[in-house]
Order: sequence, then C-alpha cells, then structure tokens
Amino acid sequence: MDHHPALVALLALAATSVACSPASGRAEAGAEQSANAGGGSPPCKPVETREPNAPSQRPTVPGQTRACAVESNVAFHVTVVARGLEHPWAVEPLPGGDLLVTERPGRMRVVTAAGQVGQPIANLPKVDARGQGGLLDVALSPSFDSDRTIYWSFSEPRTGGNATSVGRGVLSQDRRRLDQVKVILHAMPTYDGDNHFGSRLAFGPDGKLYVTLGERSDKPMRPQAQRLDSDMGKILRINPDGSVPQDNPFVGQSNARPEIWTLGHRNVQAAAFDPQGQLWEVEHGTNGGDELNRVVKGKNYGWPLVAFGEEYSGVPIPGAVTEKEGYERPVYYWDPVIAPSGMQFYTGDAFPAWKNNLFIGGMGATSLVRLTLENGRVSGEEHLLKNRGQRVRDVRQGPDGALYIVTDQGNGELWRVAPKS
Ligand SMILES: [Ca+2]
Ligand SMILES: [Ca+2]
Repeated sequence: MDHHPALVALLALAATSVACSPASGRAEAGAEQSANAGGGSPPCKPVETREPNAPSQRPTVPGQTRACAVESNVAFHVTVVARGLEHPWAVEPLPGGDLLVTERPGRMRVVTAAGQVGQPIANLPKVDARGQGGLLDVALSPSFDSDRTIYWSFSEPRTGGNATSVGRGVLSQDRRRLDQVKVILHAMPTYDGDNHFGSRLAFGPDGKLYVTLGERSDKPMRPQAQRLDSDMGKILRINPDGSVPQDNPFVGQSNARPEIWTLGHRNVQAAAFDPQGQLWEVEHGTNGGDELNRVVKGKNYGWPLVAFGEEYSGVPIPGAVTEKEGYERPVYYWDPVIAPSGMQFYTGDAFPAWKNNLFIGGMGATSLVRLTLENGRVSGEEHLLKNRGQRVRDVRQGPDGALYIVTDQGNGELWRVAPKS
C-alpha cells in the first residue's frame, strides 16, 4: 500500500488519538478509507485494513464500520490462571473470586482464583456435543448469594435431532454437584444439525432471563429466523422459572411463540446489558457481516433478508439487501469478520480508562476487541491480546474488576487481565 509520507504521518497520528472521527456513511469501506473526507475532521485509520469481502457494500449510517483505531495506553498484566480446558465456552465469576467454567463437550467446573481446576460438577444433563454444539453458556441467578442457583444453555439431544435448551440447578455448598436440576426451556423446533445453537444467557435489570439463539445455519433452516412460530434465529425472554412474561411482544398473537423478544438473528453468541440497562448483542454474520446490535423489544434484525457480507462460498446472499424499511440496522458491522463470542460492558474500578467500554471476544480475530461508544455509536476500536494467537471465546468482569477470558482451543486457557502492579 503506497501512501504519501505526509498521509502516513497523519494516519499514525490519528491512530493514537481517541478523538478522531468515525467513518462516514459515504466513505469507502476499503483499506484506503479516509474517514469523512470533506467532513472537516482529520482522517483516521481503522484497525481493519484488509479488503472487505463485499467491497461494493457501503455503511447505511455514519460510523457503522471501520471506526478509528484507538489505543488503551493502559498497563495490564495477563495471568494464565488455568490451562488444559477442553474448548471452554463460558467463564462466569463467582462472588468470592473463584470462577465457573463450561467446557463444550459437557463439563462444568469451578476454577479457583488461584488456578486450581475442580472436578466436573455432577448432575448436568446430557449434551449433543457435535460440531458447534455442547455445553454452552452459564449465568448466575441475580440472587445467587441466597439461592445458589445457576442457569446454563446447551444443545440438547432430542427426538428429531437436537436444539438449544436452558437448564437450572442449585450449586451444592461443596460445589461438586447440582441439585433440583430442571430444564426450563426447550427451544423449538428440533433439527438434525450441528451448527448455530447460539447461545448466551443474560439477566436483565427487569429480572428476566434473555436467551440468544442461532438459526441452525443450513439454508433450509434460515427462513425460520423470520418466522414467529419458530425459536430459531431469535432472542427469547423468559421468567427465571421458564414461564413466559405476559408483556412479551408476541404474547397472544396466533402462531407466534410467546417467548420471542426479537427476531431476524443469524447466530448470537454474545449478549450483555450496558450500565444503563440496555441489552446489546453481537452476532455471527456471513462472510463480512458480523453485527453489533441494540436489542429492542419486538424488532426485526433482518436475517436472512437484510444483511451485510456474502456467502462463505463467495456468492451474494440470495435476495438480501443491506437495508430495508422495517428492519433494524446494525449499530456496527465487521467486514472481514471477527467471529464474535462473549461480551462485557466494563464497569469496574481496576481500569478507569476502560469504564463503559465494550469488550467482545474475537475468535477469528484471535483477540479481545475493545469498542468505545459515544451517543450509541461506535467511536473507536482496538484489538488487544492478539500476540497470544488464541481464539477468545468469552470475556467477563470479575468482582475484583479484572477481566476473565477463556480461549476456544482443545487445550483452552483461562486468563486474568489485571492492572500491572
Ligand atoms: Ca455467561
Ligand atoms: Ca441484522
């Protein structure tokens, strides 16, 4: 890439600043993008400089992709707390500083803050661990301190194949088993496949459990993301006992599953509430179409009718457009993709410079993606920990304000990211 020396200097300057301007809607989404050319603000350099997979597509709102690169200038230290975890999918900090970790083949363990890896916790129901399936997310009850209840999502073997389910159980005092185990949600329909199960679990400030799902990937299943008689490609909202809240948007509508909160998703493996109580999600798109969305009751997020990117085979997504009336635009998208999983809005005191930033696991990006947000838009992007070369599967904030990360490897690791002392 041949840049004029003055431009190179300007780009380098912009890359170190957090105050540069995001890409405008008119800007090229390419490597030589000079953000908001003619807009009066200095240009900036995005983190992503490769050619997009879908070079003819343009952002539909300003700043929707390739935000300015920002740098933390934060001194942190990464501790490998544990190794030898088999494709860990979720890390969930416990109140005392120890951590619950799931492994996709079907095991859940406590790992102590000091790194002692416990035996698999007994009484978990069977999982279908083929492909992307298995034991997926785990979340603590909002009143875990008093009820010791945990929730987990998994691909459940069922008649006709499998589907994502959510279980609930009480963690014994010695943390060796689950009691009162009950599967409180069976997403429908079942399907004989091994891709796109979702799923993350997030409790809202309303005390409800939000469950993110995928649309099972295969072309015959895709249209279900738009169908209200299917849970596939949806975000669901249920009560902690699995019943349906009566203020859900499709309650009482004929042929609609009442647990549906939003529709038109592809495969959502990251979801988190921001400090203001707003739910966000990051979903896997096709080649060049990973999305960050604000999740609003009853809205349609477009898949497979409205999407960025192209099929992984390199052909256009059949019949799809990048925007259409009645479908939510993503707040941000990545082309090429980061392959996102797990996210956390940072609210701790350990890293004051990161307050309110959004951290997202990047599996394809083999990094921890940090986004700065301003007025509901992405204002900056940084890829951290890339030098470690591991697929970041989940990121959570601990009670100590450190970030805890698990990596999606056969010999997966649990990391603690804390300020350098
Ligand atoms: Ca979780
Ligand atoms: Ca979408």
